Amino acid sequence: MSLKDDLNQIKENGLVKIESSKSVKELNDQIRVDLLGKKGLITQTLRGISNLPVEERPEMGSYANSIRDTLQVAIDNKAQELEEKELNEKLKSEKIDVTLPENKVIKGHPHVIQQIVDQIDDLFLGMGYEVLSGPEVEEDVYNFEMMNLPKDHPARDMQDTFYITDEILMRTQTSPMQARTLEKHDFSKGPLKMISPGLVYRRDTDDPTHSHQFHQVEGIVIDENITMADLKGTLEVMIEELFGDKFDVRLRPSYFPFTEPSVEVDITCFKCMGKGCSVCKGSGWIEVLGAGMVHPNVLKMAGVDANEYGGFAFGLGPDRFAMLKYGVTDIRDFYLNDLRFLSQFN
Ligand code: FA5
Repeated sequence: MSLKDDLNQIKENGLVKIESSKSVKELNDQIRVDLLGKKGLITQTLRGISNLPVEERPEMGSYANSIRDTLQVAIDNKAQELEEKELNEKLKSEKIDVTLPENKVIKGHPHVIQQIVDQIDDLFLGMGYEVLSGPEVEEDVYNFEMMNLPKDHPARDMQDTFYITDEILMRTQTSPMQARTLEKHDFSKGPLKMISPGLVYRRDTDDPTHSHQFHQVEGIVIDENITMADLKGTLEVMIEELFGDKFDVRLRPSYFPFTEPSVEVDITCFKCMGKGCSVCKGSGWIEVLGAGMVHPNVLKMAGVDANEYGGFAFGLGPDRFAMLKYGVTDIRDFYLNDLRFLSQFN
C-alpha cells in the first residue's frame, strides 16, 4: 500500500470514530490524541515521507496536511455538537421544580430576658455609661469581702451559693463588678459610670419569683457630689423607659452591707395591679431592684478616697422586669427552653 493509501485509510477510519464518539472527553482524550497527537497515526505516517524520492515529498506533505486539517475540523465540529448535547441534558436533568414544598428556614430571636438586657444596655449607653461583663465564677474576695461582707458576716446568709473552693464561688450578685471597676478606675480622667449585666447564682428555693440562676444588671456612678436624688432620677428614667408610666414605683428603706443608706425598689404588681395576689404574695408590689449610696468601706477597700468621691449603685433583676412587662406569672418558664413559650416574645 502506498503512503497516500495509508493516509486515506487513516482519514476514513478516523472520521468513522469521530462520528461515533459519545462524549467530549473521549473525543479529546482519546480520538484526538490517537489521530493527531505527537505519537498519533498521522505523525507516524508522515515519517515515511523521508523514504520517498525528493520530488514527491512536497506533494505528499501537503496531502498529509490536508488530511490532518480535515480530521481536525471534524473533531472540532463533533466536539461542539457533543458539548451542546451534554449541556442540554444537564439543563434538562437540573430543571427546577417550582411546585416542590419550600425548605422552611426557622429564624431565631434573642431570648426575652436578653431583649430586656439589650434595652437596658442601650438606655445606659445613651446616658454615657460603659457596659462591662464580669466572671460568673468569682473570687470570694470580690463577691463578698470587698463588698463589705467579711468572712462570717451574718448577711452572707441572704445570698448562700455554690462554692467551688473555699475562696472561689458562683457569684451571687453582679456587685463584685463594683469592686473590680473601682479598683481600676482612674478618677483623674473623669467619673465612673458603668453597668454590668450577667448571670448570678444562689441556693434559693425556686418559686414563681425566685430562680436559683437568674440575671442581674449592676450599675455604679462615682464622682464628686453625687446624691440620692441622682439615684432616684436615674431609676425613674429607666423604669419609665421600660414599662411606660402605668406602674407606680416605691423606694423602701432596706439593708445592704455595701450601701448606706440602702433602698429596695418595688413596682406595682402587674397581675393584680396593687390589690394583692399570689404572685406578689399579697403585698401588691414586686421587688425589682436593690440600690443605695456606695458604702465608704467599699470605696476605701478599692483604693478610692471616700472623702473626695462617692456615689450610688444599684442591682436590678431583668427576669423580674420581663415578668412585669409581659405578665409572666412564673419565673421558671424563662429557663425551661419551651419554644411554645419563648417564641411569643419575637
Ligand atoms: C442584690 O443582689 C444586691 N447586689 C443589689 C444591689 C446592688 C444593692 C447595688 C445595692 C447596690 P438582691 O438580693 O435584693 O440585691 O437582688 C437584686 C434583684 O435581683 C432583686 O430585686 C430581684 O429583682 C433579683 N433577684 C434576687 N433574687 C432573685 C431570684 N432568686 N430569682 C430572680 N431574681 C432575683
